[in-house]
Amino acid sequence: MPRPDPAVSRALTRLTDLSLDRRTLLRGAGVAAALGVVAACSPRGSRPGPTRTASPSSLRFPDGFRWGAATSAFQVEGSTTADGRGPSIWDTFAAEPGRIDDGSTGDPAADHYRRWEEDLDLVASLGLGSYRFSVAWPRVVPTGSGAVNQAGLDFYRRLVDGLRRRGVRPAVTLYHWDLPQPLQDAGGWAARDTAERFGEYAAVVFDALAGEDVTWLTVNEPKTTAFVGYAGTEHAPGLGDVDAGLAAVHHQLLAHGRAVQALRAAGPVAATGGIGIALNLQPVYPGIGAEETARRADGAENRLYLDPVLLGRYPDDAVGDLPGQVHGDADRFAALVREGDLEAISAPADVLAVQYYGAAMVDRYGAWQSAFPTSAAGWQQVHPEGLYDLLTRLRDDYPDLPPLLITENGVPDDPADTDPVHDAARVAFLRAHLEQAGRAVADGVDLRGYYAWSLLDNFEWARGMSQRWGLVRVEPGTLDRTPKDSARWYQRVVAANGLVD
Ligand code: GCO
Repeated sequence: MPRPDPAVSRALTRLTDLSLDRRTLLRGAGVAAALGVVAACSPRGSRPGPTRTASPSSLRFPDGFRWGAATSAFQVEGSTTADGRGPSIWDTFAAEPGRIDDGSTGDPAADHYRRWEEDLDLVASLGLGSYRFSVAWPRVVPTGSGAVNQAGLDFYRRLVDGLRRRGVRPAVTLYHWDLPQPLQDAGGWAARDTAERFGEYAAVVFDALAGEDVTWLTVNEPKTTAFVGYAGTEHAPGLGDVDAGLAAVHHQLLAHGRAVQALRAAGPVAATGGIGIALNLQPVYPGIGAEETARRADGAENRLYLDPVLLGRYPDDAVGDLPGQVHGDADRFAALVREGDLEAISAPADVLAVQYYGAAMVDRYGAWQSAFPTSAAGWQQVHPEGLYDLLTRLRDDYPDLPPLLITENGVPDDPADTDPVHDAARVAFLRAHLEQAGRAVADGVDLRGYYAWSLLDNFEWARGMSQRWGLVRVEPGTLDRTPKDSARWYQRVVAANGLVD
């Protein structure tokens, strides 16, 4: 059942997985109109709501705009016991009966650990300037702390070198949810110590892979880990404890800060490509009479992460008993913060990585509204204009905002596309979002790049291999790769540095 708390929408919606059929979705779209989507919530008050603009027939992005696609280690690699890799919380979780819809595990996933050359050829054939992947902590430091596994590091070395040979810039995520199991046994992200261990692991990776062309992303979506994995039960480790979730927020942000410190200590070359955190953000629109609730839900969804990273303080309206807030213990959360933590968390980063999947709307009681069309992922309410609202809001609300990258944006295969290789719905989704990104750039947002999620069909967490987000199809059984129509379309976008047809 959904938490009555509307905040932390992905947690909520991923917990409930609305499983709406297409008719329901259309009704959902009607609800948005009926409720009147009037304003995106911002701590500085209302701003004009989403405006629909005519699609530009052609749209160019600035020279040097970085086009990419993204994956993460656990979702694509497979080979979970190869070459000294230790177990992660996702190995443990996926092995528990009933956790993953189709019973799949991290093996073989997309078998990328063995097919990486073929996959990098795909990246190059699409003309991408950058490829975002993550390093599996349990490959590099199998028990989470202490001994380093050279064979694990060597795999990522080969990946980075392979990208360089193909003229593709690596964007390397240090943590994309595959926490070494021994660290979870010691409390995981609910324990402060994990942030310190992360700083040490980050230093090992910087030392092995650093180069001028690498952009570093520290922690991927701390909100999802905290509220789907710790407060919720749908992701590993599946604790169902909201205060553990809040502790996981602070400790993941601290881990980000420790990684930034480690990179600065690693010297100027390592830091040339920049570093930042990857946050999943979404505008929270108020339903009728729900402005205050939506403001608090915005605190829980967005400012709980943005404010500490960009302003060096936590918002005071995100946690508590009121509608829209995370219903955890605010005093206990505040007590986690030690002297120096916020300085570390807010140390200047070079980039802010934004992951955008959709928007949210709450009613005055904090109930989550079905306000926009929902994709085959029940939690995803598709609202391209929300991307414009989000990007311009970041520009307006955070004076020291670093350059932005969109490091994830995508949609699962739509059942209406009966042949998944002919994925017209994904093309429409990507086009609509790029139009809004282009609009934001035209309005002065310093957006430097865009990565589609995902390069490949892969292990979609609790959905297993049953929900497919790739530009490239991975055939069940054979694991053969076939570029979908969206890959061909995206290839043309990249070549044109914009939308042309
Ligand atoms: C996330 C993760 C990805 C997902 C993607 C689709 O955003 O949840 O970063 O690993 O696969 O978002 O759900």
